[in-house]
Amino acid sequence: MDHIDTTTRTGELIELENRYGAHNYHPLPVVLERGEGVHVWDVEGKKYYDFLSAYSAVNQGHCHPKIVGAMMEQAKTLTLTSRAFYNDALGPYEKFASEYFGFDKLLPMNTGAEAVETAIKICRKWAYEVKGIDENEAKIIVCDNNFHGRTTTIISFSNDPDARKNFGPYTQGFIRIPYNDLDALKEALKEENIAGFLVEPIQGEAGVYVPDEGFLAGASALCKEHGALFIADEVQTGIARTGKLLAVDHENVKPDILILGKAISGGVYPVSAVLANDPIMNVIKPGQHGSTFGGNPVAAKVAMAALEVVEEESLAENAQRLGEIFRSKMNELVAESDLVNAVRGKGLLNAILINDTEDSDTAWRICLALRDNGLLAKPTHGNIIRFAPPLVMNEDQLMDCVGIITETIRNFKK
Ligand code: IF1
Repeated sequence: MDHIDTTTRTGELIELENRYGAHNYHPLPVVLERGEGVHVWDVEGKKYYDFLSAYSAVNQGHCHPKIVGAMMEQAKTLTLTSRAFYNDALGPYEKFASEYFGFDKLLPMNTGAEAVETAIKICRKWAYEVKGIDENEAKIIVCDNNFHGRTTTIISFSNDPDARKNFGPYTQGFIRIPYNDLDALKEALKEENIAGFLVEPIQGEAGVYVPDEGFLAGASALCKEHGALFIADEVQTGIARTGKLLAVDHENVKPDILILGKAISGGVYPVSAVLANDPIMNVIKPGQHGSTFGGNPVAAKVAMAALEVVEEESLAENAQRLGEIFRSKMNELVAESDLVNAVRGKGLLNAILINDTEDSDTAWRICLALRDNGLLAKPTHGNIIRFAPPLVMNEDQLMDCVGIITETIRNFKK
């Protein structure tokens, strides 16, 4: 555990979390109290660039006035009806979002993991009731090093020991194949009872693994050929993060089931969603799935405002343009520094690979130095640092951040 100076406000607050909070995270030692746009401030009044965006939930920037305004307006009017009754916000939101992403219907949930679980349930039910697979025999193909959330079913198909160990017994019905491997997918699809293929268009937690050009289109075509559903988990890559509205848009792929979360609300409120066309979504009948808060009026208004901001402020185009500048600047750093081996990513979802082993603390110590220099980021592994600023960043701010990263790496002593 890091040394904590409890005479400071920072130390006091960290100590509170250590004493009274479950230790399910090891945050970077900085305590934030305010956010606005691309900046956050800590309790000592220090200002930082946020280069993580709450794992791509704050794409629209911290406390976007339009989104916060929509939340406050609705919160003063009607926060929650449950789905026992209709309300005047859900239908308009479902129409808006279904048309926004080009699907017949939307099933509203709250967290990304709930949306992934919902997609798994829909896929299985479709397999039994439409495709005709024998009950309890459906299998869903997933990828090595996947990250789809933390529920027991989702970690059942994880190969990350930290996510999985001692949480058994595990949910069955999943086949794992290597990521970015169409031959492996083709083989797996030949197996009996395949219901679908669940995949991240870019693997975020695994270290921002961008698959080969053509992987998503090839996977979608193979699924179609074998009558399996192509399920895209765009919780982290969606909502303009990778330079298009959805990461699958880079290859003009339309998933059979689309999973959204995080920035669908701009980080203002927990909102997630599953979208599909009627032949798939209509397998769900009343009483077969739901959630107390799923699709509540505040979530509905917040999500509509957050999606409008993406369009009004051309966030996808900005992410595309600034991402190219960022990666070219990071490649200059790769060329000059033996501490940085590579940069990879798409749009403003990027990562640098540090020249050390996965179990080293080098990336952590670099993130501590970045913090001291006014930029917040966090390693995904001992040797990979993810860089994902809010998509509202302008070029001057990006170049400022490039300067901070470059100076920090240049002056870093391993
Ligand atoms: C943590 C990771 C990122 C996700 C994808 C579903 C979910 C996530 C592709 C579940 C959530 C979050 C979870 C958070 C940290 C963060 C994360 F490091 F865990 F893996 F972003 F890469 N699909 N990712 O990335 O959504 O239930 O969290 O709303 O658990 O530490 P959620």
